[in-house]
This record gives sequence, C-alpha cells and structure tokens, in this order.
Amino acid sequence: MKERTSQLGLFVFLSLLLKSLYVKYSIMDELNIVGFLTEMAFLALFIITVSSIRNRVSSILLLILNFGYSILCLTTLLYFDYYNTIFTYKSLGEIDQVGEISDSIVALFKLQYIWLFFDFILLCFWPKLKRILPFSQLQLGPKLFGLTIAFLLFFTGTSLFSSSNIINELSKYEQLGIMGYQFSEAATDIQSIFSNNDISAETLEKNRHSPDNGNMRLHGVASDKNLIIIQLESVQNFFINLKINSKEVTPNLNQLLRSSYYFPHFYSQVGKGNTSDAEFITNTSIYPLGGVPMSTAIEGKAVPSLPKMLEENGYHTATFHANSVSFWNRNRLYQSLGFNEYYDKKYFGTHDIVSYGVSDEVMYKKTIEKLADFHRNGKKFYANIIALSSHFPFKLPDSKQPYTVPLPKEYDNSFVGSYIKSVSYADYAFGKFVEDLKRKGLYKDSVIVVYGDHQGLQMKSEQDKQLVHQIFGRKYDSVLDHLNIPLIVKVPSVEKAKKIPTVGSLVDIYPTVANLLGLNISKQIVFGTDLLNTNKNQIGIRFYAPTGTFVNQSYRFSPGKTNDQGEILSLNGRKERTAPNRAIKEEKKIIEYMKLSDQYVKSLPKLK
Ligand code: GP9
Ligand code: MN
Repeated sequence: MKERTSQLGLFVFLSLLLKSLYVKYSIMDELNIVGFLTEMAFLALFIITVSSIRNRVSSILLLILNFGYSILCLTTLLYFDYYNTIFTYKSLGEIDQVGEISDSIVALFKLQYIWLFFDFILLCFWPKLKRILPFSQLQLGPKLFGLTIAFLLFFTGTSLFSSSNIINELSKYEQLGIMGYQFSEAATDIQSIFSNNDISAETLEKNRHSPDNGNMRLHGVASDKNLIIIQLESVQNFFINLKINSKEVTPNLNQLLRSSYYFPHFYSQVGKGNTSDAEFITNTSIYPLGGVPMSTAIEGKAVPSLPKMLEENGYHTATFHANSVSFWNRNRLYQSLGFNEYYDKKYFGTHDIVSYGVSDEVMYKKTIEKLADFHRNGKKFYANIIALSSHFPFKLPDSKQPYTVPLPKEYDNSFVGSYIKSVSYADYAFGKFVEDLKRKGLYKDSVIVVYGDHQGLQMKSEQDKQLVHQIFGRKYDSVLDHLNIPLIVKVPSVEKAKKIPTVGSLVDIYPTVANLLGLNISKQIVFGTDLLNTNKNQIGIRFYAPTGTFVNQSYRFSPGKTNDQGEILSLNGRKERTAPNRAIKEEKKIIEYMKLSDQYVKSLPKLK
C-alpha cells in the first residue's frame, strides 16, 4: 500500500510541477530558477505529507489535491488574463457570482488550457500505468522522511520570509509560485489584524503627496445645483474624439466636451470590485484595497461619503444601476455609503436586455422619470448613474447595431471591433439622455460629471493588435493607455471648453465636485485632491498594475523585480528609461499613502 501511494505521489508531483511551470511561463514569459525551486518545495511538502498517510485516504487526498491544484492553475490563468494580477484565495468570497459572469469566463477561456486536466485521463488507467512507471518501491524511512520535511519546511519558510517585503505582486509570485503566494497573502492578512489602524487628519495631511494649492478657485460656482454623476462601463479615454473612417465613435461625449472641463490624464484605480470599486472610490475618495471588492471590505461599516455630505446639505441622493443590487454586494455598499435610495433591476425591469440588465437607453429613460420627480418635488438631488451596456465581452445585440458607428471590414469578427461598437452604443444612449435632460430643464440646473469606470480593451488576436496599433499609432502602454479613462465635468455657468492637463484619478472626483458645489469637506478624510485647484498631482495605482505603480505630471512609474528598481515612461514623447532614485523614493511615499488609506478603511466604525 505504501509503495503504491508513493508512486501515485510522484506522479501527482510531476504533473503538478509541469502545470505550475506552464502557468508561470504563461504569466511571466520566463522562468526563474529560485522561484522554480521554491514552487517545487511547496508542492513536495504537501505531496510527501499526504503520501505518508498509511491507508487508502492517501490516494483520495492526492487525487483531491491534484484536482484542486489544477483548478487553481486554471483560475490563476483566467484571472491573470482579466485582471493582470495574481489570483488569491480572497476572491473565493465572490464565488457566488460565477454563474452571472459565466459569459466573461467563456470569453476568457483558451482551448489550450484543457491540457491542465489531461492527467486525469491517464489516471483512469492507473492500475496499468503504475506497472510501467518507475519507482514502484519508493519509500522514505522515518528518519529520511523527518529530515526531508524539516528541510522543506525550512526552505519554504525562509522563502516566505525573504519575499515578505516584495511590493510587486508579480515578482512575489515569481519567487513563491501559486501555493507560496497564497501563504504569503495569508501571513500579510494575519499581520494586518494586529496592526494599529487609527489615522488622524494630521497624519494624513503630513503624508499627502499632492495637496491642493489652497486657492479654492471656482469654489461654490455651482452651489445649489443638482449633481449628476454618470459612470460609463469600460470606457477608456482613447474614444474621446476618435474617428474611424472620418466618423466619430462617441459624438455625444465629444459634444459635451465642447462646453466642459476635460481631463485627458485621468486614470482608473479600481481593484477586484471593478464597477462597484469605481462607485466606492468616487463616492468616498478612498483608495481601494485591491484584492478584495470594497463592497465586501466595508460591509457593515459606516463610511463618510459624498452622498452623506450632500444629504447634510439638503440634497436627496439616489443611485441607479440596471443589474440586481445584490451583484457586487451593492445593497450593503449603498447602505454604507448612505444613499437615500437605490434603483436596480426591480425598478428597471427586464425588457430590452443588454449584458446584465436593461439597455442603457431604457435605463436612462427610467432614470430621468425619477429625476424629473425629484425636481418637481422641489428637491435638489444627487443622482449616481451607473451605465452597463458596454460591458465585457461586448456582445451587443443586433437590434442595437444601427445605433453604432459603422466600422470598416478589417474590424469584422475582432474583439476590438465589438468593443468599439458597444461603446459607440453607450454613447448613443448617453446622447439621448442629455437631450432628455435638456428637454426636462435639468441640464442647466445640474453639474454633470462623466467618466469611465475602468479599461475594456483586450488584444485577443493578431488582428486586434494591428487594429490597436492603427488606432494609437504607437506602442500601447499597460498604464498610460490601458488605465486611462476620460473625466468630463460640465458646470452650468461654464460654457467654454477647457482641457486640463492635471493628472487625476477616481479618488479626486469627490474633492473636485465638493469644491464646485461649495461644500466644506475640511473635516473629512479624503485621499484625493481637488483637480481644479492643483496642477501638480500624482496618483497611486494597484491591482491592474503592480503595487507601486504611479503616475505624476511627467511620467508613469512601474516597479521592478526588487524594491529599489523600476522604470519610467514619460507622458510626453513616451520615452522609457530606468527610474531615477527620486522616483523610487516617490514610490515608497505613495505606497505609504495607500497604506494610510487601508488603515483608514479598517478603522471605520460599524453602521448604526
Ligand atoms: C454588473 C456590473 C459588472 O452589475 O457591475 O461590471 P464589472 O464590475 O464586471 O465591470
Ligand atoms: Mn465595470
């Protein structure tokens, strides 16, 4: 019995090692020898321990381990394809959403991933296979077993310890492998339970990396106006003023731009919670934690927020999204943010579905009915509208095609083409909404803020790569292009278009809007900066880019494999070079700043 399980153990060990190497090579494009040995050590530790059990349970456990690890490999690949970062066990918290996002999973699946399960076919013939496999007598005596386990524990423990301060998630995974990465994440989580979380406004001010200039320019120019914040699904900044075959892709956004402030250097910072993280950041000016959706992280907590601040100033606050409110745990999120009411699938219904809910056209139509009601009742309002139709995998129904920009033949059957069509439709529906706002007399009485929640572009094929090259005319950057979303702020009294070069990100929306509406937020902890009162901003990004990534007025910084390395890419001219020391120092400051934000999240009080 013992020999049999040892042989099976060896088979499982080799097959899992092969899978780990495949995943690592797919993600990192190279293999690093120390990382390879560490990965081997973690696998060996588990497999030798399980193999040593002296009965049938050992074989069953080995098969379960093999299956579980293969699923982990597949999940890691799919997760990386979508999020550009490493999967952690923390994402298991959203497992209940797998059914709803099955379209996205199918779109990410590549046929070659099936081989990760091919060894199970071989295992069906195990009785025959084991006769031809070597090492049928493989046994570890008690001493050798003890020594091996002690050595493996020492080796894996040392690796975990020595990589505990690596900031860049990809480098950490390269050093530790899939399993080691999970242990390292767990250790960080346990550590953070015991850390002190209280932060004061003074500490924040001392660490603030981009204070506003204190001028309070435009303070209160829109006081007493309604606030309409529209979050557009997956809309990147390159759409603005983009023409294909001389046709504008987003004519309605471009039209709004002509009488608005427009921030072309604006970036998304969402973490795991995607759309809902963007909602959270916009309404709180707090950085997302990254690996956990903020709606989960703050569940049951009271968060100082834009809707609460507006309510104190006499506004009625409501949020509108066509999917069910339980998706992303939004019911809890809205409770924590303190919206007076929310409208979800129950209100919008199921007629004319695109993606997870009614089309943007229907959503805007039904939203405006409510806004008109608020207005009729003499209420100043804040409406947070979360559009949805341009959602990955961008399968726009045929019935909506006539409303989209015509594309030349070379876009046929491409991912890029579908993405452009979806955004073009979202723009069409948005245009109708603006017309309705004007018709109902709400346009001139409202500050209108429009931005994209996060990136949407993916290059799935050579055809996609060529199309992207055609659109950009230069190398596409994973931060400066990919995470670049538009921010447009329309203020009723301002008719002249203004393109503002200040760098900004989602955390900056709340302080910027507060200034325009004349709200006093000096007593609130906000991590962003009023973009109309600074011209020197810098923003930290994590999750879709490794922690440590930041953008300032001159360049984008990307962390290297060790904590004192990195590279920068200039905003103008797109020149790449090794990061100077001052950029590394800035990186450390920004990481500390984001940690303050994380501490603040943990210190938030319970909901009453
Ligand atoms: C569904 C929508 C999903 O309600 O929020 O968008 P995502 O978070 O996947 O971008
Ligand atoms: Mn989204």
